[in-house]
Amino acid sequence: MQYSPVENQIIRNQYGRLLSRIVVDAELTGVVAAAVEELLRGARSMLDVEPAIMTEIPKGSYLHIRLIEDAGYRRNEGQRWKLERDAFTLRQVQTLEEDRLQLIGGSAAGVLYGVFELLRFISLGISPEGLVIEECPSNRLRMMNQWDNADATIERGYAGNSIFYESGRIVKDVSRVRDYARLLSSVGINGISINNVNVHDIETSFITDEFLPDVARLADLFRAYGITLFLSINFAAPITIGGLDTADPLDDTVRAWWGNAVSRIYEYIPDFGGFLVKADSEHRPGPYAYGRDHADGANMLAEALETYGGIVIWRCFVYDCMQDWRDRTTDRARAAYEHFKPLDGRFCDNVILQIKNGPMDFQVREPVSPLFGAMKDTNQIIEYQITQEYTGQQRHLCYLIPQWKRVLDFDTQATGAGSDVKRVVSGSLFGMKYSGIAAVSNIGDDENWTGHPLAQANLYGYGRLTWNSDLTSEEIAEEWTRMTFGNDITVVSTVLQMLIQSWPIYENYTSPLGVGWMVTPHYHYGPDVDGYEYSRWGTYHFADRNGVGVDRTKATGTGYAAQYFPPHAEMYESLERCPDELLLFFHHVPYVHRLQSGKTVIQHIYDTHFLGVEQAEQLQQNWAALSGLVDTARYEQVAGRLAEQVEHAQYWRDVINTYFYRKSGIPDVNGRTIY
Ligand code: BDP
Repeated sequence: MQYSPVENQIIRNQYGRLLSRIVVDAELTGVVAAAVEELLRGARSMLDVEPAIMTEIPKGSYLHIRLIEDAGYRRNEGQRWKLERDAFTLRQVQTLEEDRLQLIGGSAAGVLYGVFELLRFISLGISPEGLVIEECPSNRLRMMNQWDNADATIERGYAGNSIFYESGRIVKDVSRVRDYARLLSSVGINGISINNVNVHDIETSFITDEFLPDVARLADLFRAYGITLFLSINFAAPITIGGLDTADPLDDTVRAWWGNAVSRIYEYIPDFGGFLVKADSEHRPGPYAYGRDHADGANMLAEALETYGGIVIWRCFVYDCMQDWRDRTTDRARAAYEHFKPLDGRFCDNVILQIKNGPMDFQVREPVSPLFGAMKDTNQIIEYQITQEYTGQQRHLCYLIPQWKRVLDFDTQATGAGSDVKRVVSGSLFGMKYSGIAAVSNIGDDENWTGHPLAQANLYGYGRLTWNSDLTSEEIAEEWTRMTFGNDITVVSTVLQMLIQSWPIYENYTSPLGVGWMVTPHYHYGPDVDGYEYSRWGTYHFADRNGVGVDRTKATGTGYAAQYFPPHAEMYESLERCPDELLLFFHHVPYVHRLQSGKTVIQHIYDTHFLGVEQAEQLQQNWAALSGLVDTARYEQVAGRLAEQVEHAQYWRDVINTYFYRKSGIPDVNGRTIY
């Protein structure tokens, strides 16, 4: 959204002509007004034109913006397709009398998304000649989850403090929040929950008269960009702030209390989205305390919200965080499925389950959560983590879109071939009423938003992928790079390559073969192989002198592998067929076990860790070659982060290799130094 001046004269003239006059066939208020304002900003900055806004159709060149709620057009042969809420079309119409670019939105938000697409095309230098674009988002709910606390800290935030809060209150100066709303809507995000899922005392009061006027200010601001506001709530709020002695979801006084709380919220925010809930998880209160289940808890809130069109987004990140590592009968990986699968069909229509992409917790490599596809009668959305908690905390470069795409493209086989996760979460596989994608944000009040300037690609890419799940990681990376650093071919190809390689590089020098963890407890930055090994979090690798890995097979292990549909269940169960990259997630093997790659496990560990460091050094060199081609400030920032990454990758390499050398006693076949 820098809207840098367009250098290509032809493109500049073409768009300059078309945008010098803009006819708006819609009321210039709310989202349409925000869209037009954004268009003017972009046109002035990129094309150096001052568009005239008109209501009458002129002669010659112009841009025609229309809002047609029941617009329809042919999508495929013989098939009529109505413009959905957020959809838009963008096409050039040329006749002898006129040269018109026509943008039709199926709603005001559709107009806004169309405007952003147009601005993207201008800055990417895509010609308007013969343009025919028909865009409809893959997912209906495209959510951002802030893990921001009222004291301005951010749980797992790596880019400064919160832009939403200061000293226990919502900020007065909302200019940064407005820019954030612009950023989010530019990539199609349409929902935001503005406080941490771990709701502390202050945020518990967000749903009271004390805070609601301020919350409403933020809702107004986001509304102008087509973004609906949600709040994370504390399940024990009836006790904490309501003075009741129970939060039992089946208790009438509790239900009445929530009913009142909800009606008060809607007085302030008539289009309030609803609640995001972390319950019975990591010491958060929930229905289990009263002998009730998650359906009881979620449905109670859903009934309170239903009259107003609100929804409950209930998280499935539920497991026993007090388990004993010696107890091999429990397995944290199994937990979400075991808690929620039996409840399929019991949730109200306005409840959505939010499921983390993997069964554990945003590790660099995990299998796909087996819950996707397993609940045919329950609305569900996937949860990703943009903030790089376990993937280098925005000090290391780790472009996560390829990881997320692998999950979306995973064929669950729930109804046979073609049951991809992206069809589960788009709602098309089972015909869900609500569905979509959510992710934990990676921004803070750092000037560059994300700490590491290249980490912005994850925020951008998340939105784009959520809008269109079929875009490739490369397409997204290239768009972002061009709009961020300009169209210089060396810069574009270098940054693109760095982004695309970064996730495998990070994986190479951190925990191997899908086993995960091995990080400093609590902070989750830096290696500590046994940091979580003997604690109660269910996060083990079981390394001893003979071997490493978690046996999650049905035959001899925890049985997790059996939660998948065939043929995945059999594939993961099989030592021979389990993919190498997940081997230690599913199997405990001797160090000399041979991978499908032909290498032994121990040699794979050594090789990838040496390689990962070399690759990190290569990233640094690639960037160094861009000196003078990228502005100094950003050049220096990225160079600083990459230097830290190299140093830190060496540390990871040495800790991991030394650990496994000492455990196994097996030397590196290539004779490299291991301490
Ligand atoms: C883990 C984080 C923790 C979150 C939790 C969650 O370490 O801070 O509260 O997930 O998702 O990744 O609720």
